[in-house]
Amino acid sequence: MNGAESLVRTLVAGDVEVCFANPGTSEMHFVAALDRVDGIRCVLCLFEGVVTGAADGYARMAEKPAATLLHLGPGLANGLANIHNASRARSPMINVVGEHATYHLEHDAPLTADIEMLARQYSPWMKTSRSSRDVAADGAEAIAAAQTAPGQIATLILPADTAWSEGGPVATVPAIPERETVDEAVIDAIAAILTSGEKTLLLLGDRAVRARPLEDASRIARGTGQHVMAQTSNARMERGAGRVAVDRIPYPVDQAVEKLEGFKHIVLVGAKDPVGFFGYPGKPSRLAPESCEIHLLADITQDQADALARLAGKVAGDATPDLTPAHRPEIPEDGPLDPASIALVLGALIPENAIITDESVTTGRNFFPATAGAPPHDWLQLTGGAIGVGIPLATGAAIACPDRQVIALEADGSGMYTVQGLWTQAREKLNILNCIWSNRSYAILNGELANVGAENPGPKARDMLSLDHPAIDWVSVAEGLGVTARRVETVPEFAAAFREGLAHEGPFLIEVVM
Ligand SMILES: Cc1ncc(C[n+]2csc(CCOP(=O)(O)OP(=O)(O)O)c2C)c(N)n1
Repeated sequence: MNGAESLVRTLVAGDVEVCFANPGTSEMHFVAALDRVDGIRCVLCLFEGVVTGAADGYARMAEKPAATLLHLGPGLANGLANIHNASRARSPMINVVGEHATYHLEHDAPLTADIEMLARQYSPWMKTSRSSRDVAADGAEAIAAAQTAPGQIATLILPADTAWSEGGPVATVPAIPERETVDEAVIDAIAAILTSGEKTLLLLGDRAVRARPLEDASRIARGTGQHVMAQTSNARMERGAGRVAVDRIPYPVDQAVEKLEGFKHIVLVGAKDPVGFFGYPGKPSRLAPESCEIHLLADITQDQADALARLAGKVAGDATPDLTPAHRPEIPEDGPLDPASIALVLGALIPENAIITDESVTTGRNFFPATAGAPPHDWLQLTGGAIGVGIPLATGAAIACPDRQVIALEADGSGMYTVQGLWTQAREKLNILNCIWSNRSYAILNGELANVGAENPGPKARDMLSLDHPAIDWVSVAEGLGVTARRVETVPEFAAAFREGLAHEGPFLIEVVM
């Protein structure tokens, strides 16, 4: 058994079931070992941003890591933007990065790069295997590190000779530390704030936006007359009929500041002291009022659900959670496709137990109200602001949950970053309905021009934000990558195509011309 095979066997023993891969010469022994070892599904992706975004989507839904297989420094570099997003989503991920054979490195061959330097930014755990005998043990450590709270990126760099030389025994995964629980004194202190009569916000993120903790947060708010909100971007929110609907802090700074006005206290549960995505001239970076005190109930490494349950036990009394009644909006019979009418179609047609990946950017700002009463579903957002995660995220989520319908809500500009993911969807026959918001522009940046004070943009500036010459033919792109596709221009056409996409076996794409 060579080092590569000892690693693959260790991954399987450590319950790693999927590897998203874009291999090269230095990873050939890992690839070859896949045929000698059962128990790992290897998924080929045609760009490393798809590999890492898919691993993120997989982890968010499977609640355990996938492995990735990346080709030296450049392969890792191509995957970094979605590693950034995964790191902000606290997704566990094991990156296996091939490296030149140890004795070859000194010759500075073309693909040579400082892989550790590239990986370090996002990888709290990182190691270059020094010997083929160590590879299995290093892999086992990586599996544990990835799953250590809050969920981490672990990067194992594998020199080619450690893969092909004699390996050590299959290694068992070290114990993964339990999430820390919050001290009773902290719960008591927060209970006192909530019952002080001063206007207080429970601000939720991370694990606190799952169904159970949302119920406890809602009971706390009702029992104390206080307020609950979620942070702007969340890795995975459980929502829909019979669950608690929670408002998010809006993306635009002015709206966010207005929403937080009047709060004397903000209590963080898996969330951070809220800040704007960017600094803008004359606008604050922090969104809460200056006089507002920020308190921590539970951070992302701690057991947020347990903290909310215990807090509810102290202050919620017999308050019941504010559960959203089942409600489907009417689909308009005609009219243009715009963010509001699209939201109604989604609210009317999202099926039970769907997984929604949302990289809608401007089109999706207000999708929540119309979809709140749809049957229960998960909603996955862009967590790190690096666009190009949506199509891969949907791909990984569908591999994690083969029995669930995945719906990718995708802005056209963002979709083009990792459009190759459609090919993987087709190859793996994944039930993903991709909806592309074809507004043929980087619409958000039009607003940002004004926000940063770049007044009166000229034709060159406007040209940087327009995608309409040539217009991207998404139907051809999708069909070229093996995905059945339709173009729609009216609300009834969109609703009909959406129904068709849900009934379709395998991936489907709708270009929604706006
Ligand atoms: C990796 C990365 N590159 C560039 C950007 C800058 N950026 C933010 S939004 C955006 C365009 C978004 O356009 P689109 O996805 O079509 O959504 P729309 O604004 O039209 O709703 C760009 C280029 C980014 N956020 N991330």
